[in-house]
Amino acid sequence: MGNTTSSAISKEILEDLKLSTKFTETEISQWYENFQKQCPTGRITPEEFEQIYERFFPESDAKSYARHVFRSFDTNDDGTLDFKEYIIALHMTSTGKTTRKLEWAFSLFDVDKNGYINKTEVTEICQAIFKLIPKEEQSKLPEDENTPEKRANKLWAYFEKKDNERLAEGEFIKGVIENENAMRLIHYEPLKQ
Ligand SMILES: [Ca+2]
Ligand SMILES: [Ca+2]
Repeated sequence: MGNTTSSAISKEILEDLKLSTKFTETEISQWYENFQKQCPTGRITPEEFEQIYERFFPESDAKSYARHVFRSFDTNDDGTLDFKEYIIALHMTSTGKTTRKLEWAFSLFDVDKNGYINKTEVTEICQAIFKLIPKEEQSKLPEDENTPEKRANKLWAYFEKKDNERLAEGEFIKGVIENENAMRLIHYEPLKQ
């Protein structure tokens, strides 16, 4: 830690990240420094990732949502997040274009990574999203959105699929873009007061 040779990012990763995100070299280098400080091993474990989410959602149960997000970011499936996966994830979820974000949302909902989303997966993610909503807020939700199952049914209906059918990525993105409510239901948004 703290010595210049080990904390500098490799040229190769830097070039790669500049191409795949719109972040500048300075931004990437600064994040890398922070990442190295917080995570000297260079890898984020699922447990560390859960703790990050728990800090963001102190009033709710963020565990299962964090586990799904982790899975969607761990693109090489090795059970940890390296710096590259972390930055690309950050890019997709914070500054990326809508379609990029929706591609990510698709991977979040595609729990078994088979390239399709079925209704069971939608229900599973809706359950995780519901747990992110603080109890007090849950009680103020509209009647047709106040349980994970109702939310899953409502969301699934926008795609006009039967319960035993499945959704490809393009169909998912199209359905969400065309329906404001679907866009809202695919993630947790605090209620507007
Ligand atoms: Ca990984
Ligand atoms: Ca799937």
